[in-house]
Parts: sequence; C-alpha cells; structure tokens
Amino acid sequence: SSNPARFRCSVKLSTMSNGEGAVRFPLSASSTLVIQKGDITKWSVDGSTDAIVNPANEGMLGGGGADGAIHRAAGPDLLQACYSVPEVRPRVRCPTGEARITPGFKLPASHVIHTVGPVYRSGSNPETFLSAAYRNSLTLAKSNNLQHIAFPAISCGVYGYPYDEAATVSISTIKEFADGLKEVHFVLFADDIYDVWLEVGLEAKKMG
Ligand code: AR6
Repeated sequence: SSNPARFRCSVKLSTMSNGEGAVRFPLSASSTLVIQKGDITKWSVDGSTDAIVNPANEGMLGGGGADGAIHRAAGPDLLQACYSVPEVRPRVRCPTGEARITPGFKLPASHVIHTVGPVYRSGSNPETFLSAAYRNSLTLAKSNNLQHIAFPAISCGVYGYPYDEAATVSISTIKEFADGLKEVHFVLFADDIYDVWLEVGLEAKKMG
C-alpha cells in the first residue's frame, strides 16, 4: 500500500489472525465474518457444507476473471451444470442481483453459488443490485443447509465497482443476513482490495 498508516495497521492485525491475512469478526453468537487474502478456487472449510460464490454474468456460461478461474478449477462438468440452469429469458439464466446454485465438481468446496453483480454506472442504484447479490447468495446457501460461504469482491473487477463503496455495501449486507451460517468469508485476490475490506470491516465493528 502507498498509505503507510494503513500498511502498519494491516501488519499489526495479521498477528491476531490464523490464515493468509485472515482476520475474524464475530457477528453473533453463532456466525463469524472472516476477511482474508487468497485464491477463492482453493478455499474450503470442511468441503461438504461449503460454497464459493462465482461473480458470473447473466448468461452463466463462464467468462474471465474469477469466473474463468472457477470454471477451470471445477472442470468442464461445471459448464454442463450451468447449461442446465433454465433460461428466464433468452440467454439469461441469472438476472443481475439473483443467485443460482450448482455442485462444485473438482473444487474443494462442494457447491458454487453463481451470482451477478451490477456493472457500475450501467443503471441507477448499483448498491441495490450489489446488496441483492450478496443477500440472495446467503439465502441460497442457508436453504441448501450449507454452513460456510466464501465471496470474492463481486463487481470489483471487469464490472468496475469502486472498492470502498463495494466493501461498505457487502459488509453491511452480510452483517444483516449472515445469521444461520457459521462462517462467511471474503477471499480477496488483490492486496489493495484486502486493505480496503479490512478497513471497512474494522469501522463496521466499531459502530457495532
Ligand atoms: N480468487 C479470488 N478473487 C479473484 C480471483 C480468484 N481466483 N480471480 C479474480 N479475483 P471479476 P466482476 C477477483 O472481474 O467485476 C467475468 O468475465 C478480482 O481481482 O472476476 O463481478 C464474468 O463472466 C476482482 O477483485 O468479476 C462477468 O462477465 C474480483 O475477483 C464479469 O467478469 C471480481 O472481479 C463479472 O465482473
């Protein structure tokens, strides 16, 4: 980071962590938010009750970024499972803000929850759609009796969402809807995104 204060803060926090920069934030008696660095395709807590979230597009047939990496790691069966998700209109299997579930195939996590974040500035209220993507992913995990879910920074790549705004929306939505899941993780690929998420997480913790 170019911000020395922020850098010092991250270094100090990593001493109270237990993974690759993992910092745990208790949300309630039964659920914990974990912010960490890493590659989401490698993540799992116990395999059979885990889901990773794929930041997909509405067609759900793969793409670049995390979506491409998830499809490569899961193997070709994932694409077949996505094809079999019904279209709600031509070439749309998962409208923006909604979520769909498939098995994880070769991934360490047993399930993939595919969601579609908004393209920033493509319409009004991107925060409504980003929040819905997180909320619907959490709801789908709970309705499938999963206990652990890992999110990347949805919409923060190709879809151009500013990191600080995305962190605020995503962490506040998770605080509101995590109940019923044991652990909600952020697995963040880039150090600059991890730094922003940690700062927003700490701020949210202070505000209770
Ligand atoms: N693990 C964790 N995070 C990752 C990984 C990984 N292996 N790879 C990339 N990221 P993006 P979006 C981060 O562009 O903005 C696709 O083509 C990346 O650094 O993957 O929601 C889809 O098909 C970034 O911070 O998703 C859609 O068309 C974050 O994941 C479109 O991109 C999200 O970046 C979706 O765009």
